[in-house]
Amino acid sequence: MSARDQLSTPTIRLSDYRAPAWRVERVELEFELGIDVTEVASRLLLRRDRAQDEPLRLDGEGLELLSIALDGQPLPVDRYRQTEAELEVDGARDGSVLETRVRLRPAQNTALEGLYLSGSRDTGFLLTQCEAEGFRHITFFHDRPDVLAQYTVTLRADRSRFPVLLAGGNPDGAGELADGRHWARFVDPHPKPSYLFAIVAGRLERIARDYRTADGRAVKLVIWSEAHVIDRCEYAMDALERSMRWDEQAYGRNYDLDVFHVVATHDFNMGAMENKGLNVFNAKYLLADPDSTTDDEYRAVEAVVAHEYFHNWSGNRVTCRDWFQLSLKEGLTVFREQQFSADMNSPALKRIEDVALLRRAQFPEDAGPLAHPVRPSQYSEINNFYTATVYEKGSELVRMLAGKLGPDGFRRGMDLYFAHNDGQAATIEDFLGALGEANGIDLSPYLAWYAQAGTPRLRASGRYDATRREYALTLTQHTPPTPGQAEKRALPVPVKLALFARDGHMLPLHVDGHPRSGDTELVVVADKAEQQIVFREVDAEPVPSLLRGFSAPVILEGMDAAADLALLLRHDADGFNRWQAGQQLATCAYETLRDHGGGGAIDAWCGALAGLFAEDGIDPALLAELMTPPGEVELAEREREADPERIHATRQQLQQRLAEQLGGEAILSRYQALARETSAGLDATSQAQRRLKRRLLELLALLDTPTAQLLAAQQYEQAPGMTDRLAALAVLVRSDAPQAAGALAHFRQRYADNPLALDKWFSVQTQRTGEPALAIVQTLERDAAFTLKNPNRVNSLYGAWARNNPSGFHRTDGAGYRLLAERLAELDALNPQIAARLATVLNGWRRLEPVRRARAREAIAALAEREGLSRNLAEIVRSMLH
Ligand code: 0A1
Ligand code: ZN
Repeated sequence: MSARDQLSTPTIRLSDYRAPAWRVERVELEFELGIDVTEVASRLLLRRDRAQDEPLRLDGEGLELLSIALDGQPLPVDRYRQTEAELEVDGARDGSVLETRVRLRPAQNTALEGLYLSGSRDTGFLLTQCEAEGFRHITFFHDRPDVLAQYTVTLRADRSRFPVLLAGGNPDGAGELADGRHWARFVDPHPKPSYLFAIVAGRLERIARDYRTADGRAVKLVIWSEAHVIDRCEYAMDALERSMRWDEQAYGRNYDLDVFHVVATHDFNMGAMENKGLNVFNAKYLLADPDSTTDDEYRAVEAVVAHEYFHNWSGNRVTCRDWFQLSLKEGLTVFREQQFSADMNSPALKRIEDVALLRRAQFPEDAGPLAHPVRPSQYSEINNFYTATVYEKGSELVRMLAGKLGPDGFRRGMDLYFAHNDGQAATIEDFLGALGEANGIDLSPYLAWYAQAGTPRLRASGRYDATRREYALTLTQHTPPTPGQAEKRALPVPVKLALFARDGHMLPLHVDGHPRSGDTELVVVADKAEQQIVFREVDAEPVPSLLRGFSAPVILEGMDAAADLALLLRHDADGFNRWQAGQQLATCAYETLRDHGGGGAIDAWCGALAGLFAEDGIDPALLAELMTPPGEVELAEREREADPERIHATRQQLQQRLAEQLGGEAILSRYQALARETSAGLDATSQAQRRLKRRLLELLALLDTPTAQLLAAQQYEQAPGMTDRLAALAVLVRSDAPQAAGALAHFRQRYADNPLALDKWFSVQTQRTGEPALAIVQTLERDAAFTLKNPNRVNSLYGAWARNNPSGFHRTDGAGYRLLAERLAELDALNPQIAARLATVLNGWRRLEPVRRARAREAIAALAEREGLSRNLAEIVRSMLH
């Protein structure tokens, strides 16, 4: 950790934004690469804003300055000052050229920010990570996204140790040097901010493909990885090609360089990074083969490849003015990826997965001490703001805007946005402005969504008047206070709705003032604390279906009559809406079971699902999702004093009731039929069948454990791929099967050389519920393959345990919290970003029941008081305590 990380740093505020006093027009970098020592020579052509009178100050951290010259003259020591975070230089003018040379130590960089070593000293490779503020760890620069420069990068290194030399931009020559060294140069014609800079150097293998863009450019697509896994990159290459075609067709966006490089690394803090022309991927989101990759992971690879590629326009060609605008690129790019994935796969399932993720990850964030707006107004450490709120809620905001404009209007708006802001650093106002301008609509009311934290609660109630044949729907909205935002205003909430007749058909809608009378679906924008919509010509009391497609990121309350929800679950033609009704009904069922031990909602849920289970024609993947109640984290969100053990037990009982209703025989025979019919392929049908097969095995384990364990052991042995193998292993572990130990030992050995598969071996074991989980985690952290230095491994152990196994992590004795806090402190000394992100698992501590709450608080407070915490971790733990 650098000295600066330990300093308490000031709060950065959006309201303090000033345009840069200095800019860099061109930058030339020369790297003398080495694992222990790398030297970086930089030449900056500077431009000064004549309206401002600031001295030249450049960001730079942990840089050993070897030489400095201004306009060709070496600078004497009294003409510049280097602090821990900055370099100030006297005498610079508009047009000056500043030259510096610095020394870096990549092998010592465990924070994985700036230039670092991935893998071992002997076989690993060097790479960079610059978003958000890593470039300042490489050279002195205006390390802020509104300074866009043209880069020329020359790399020099020993040829046998670093045969491959890559940087962003187009190749511009390469050759031999004396002493077995060689060089390569890259020129990027597109001005870019420093966070998009990247280099890679080492021994890597490649696969390549020729691509021609719709506007005629010949592009070489190249994916790089360690040699022994290069044949696992084909799927990502296909996904890349699909993404490029899709962006041409859906948004008219073409790629704009002659080469596009993608590199896989096992040592990465995030999922992947969109560096211009040189994307870097966490191997987890790039490598795929049936033997070690699950169906869900295949879809994640496709999604992340697409996400990074789409950034080339939404992020790179149009970038962010400052880091407060992060959602401008991230929310928009997540939305574009969601559209793409929906087009490539099942739209209903994609929407289900995305909404489930929002509810599991973003709603708790919005309801806890770390709540922040999609556009935060202040931060201390920007790396803490790569959150579900900025990404996932940000995407929901774009979706609302897109919904308001319709497909053609949104496309028109996006075209204008790209045209107006190409090559520039933009704001969220620029985005809404362009969308609105292209459609003659004022979208500024939606800006409030970007500024207000917290999830609005939308309460609905309906009244039917038989004599007037009218149905009145009342919508009230309310957003609970969040830290620093006590007062909330009403937001424009688009509510897509339909009314169903009791026989399950949709009614034509007649609302005064609504232009398309007779449609069966319409969108009402609820933008006041309370409003009413009156539907006319309604012959009998209808069943309303609200927030269809999840038309706004709100929590819907009311309207939870079990019979109505069961009707929607059975009859709605739209898979997503059906799922949504099912989730609401399952929640009611869960709560009746918890509070009364039984009741109508349980029968309604189980009965509706039994009906669907018996039907032919429903997509097996959708059926599997319908048969899954909301997760434990989501259920805990609804409680003021959550007891994770009790939540787990009640949810299990609810699923058991479902299993009983379906019947052991029926489950078994459906499982066996699926086992016979399912091919090993990646096609949608086989994936869907595997998904249902897994769900049936899980349900059977609650009904007839020995039989389910036998089947799981068999499935483990005969599995043609990782999806079935891991599903079986999970059932064995979670049900504490006698066969579990053997299967785990087999898995461990079989995948000893495959870190991504081994991560699954760690995480699956953390899923043992209740009391035994802690000891399992303690054993796993002593395993020879465990290391705090690898983010994926850390997340596969502590992350999986604390996030996905509430009953195993939240112990009444507080031992889970203490272990985690201890590891967070150790991890913080190595990698502050990963420590800070892992710490957010404690975000919901205040809503635990009193005993656990007190234990959690003690552990967090003790951590907060430790000396020398990084700025990253300090910001998270201190905010959690406030
Ligand atoms: N822009 C990337 C996310 C990212 C952010 C920070 C990183 O380093 C700490 C790495 C990647 C994306 O959205 O994919
Ligand atoms: Zn992104």
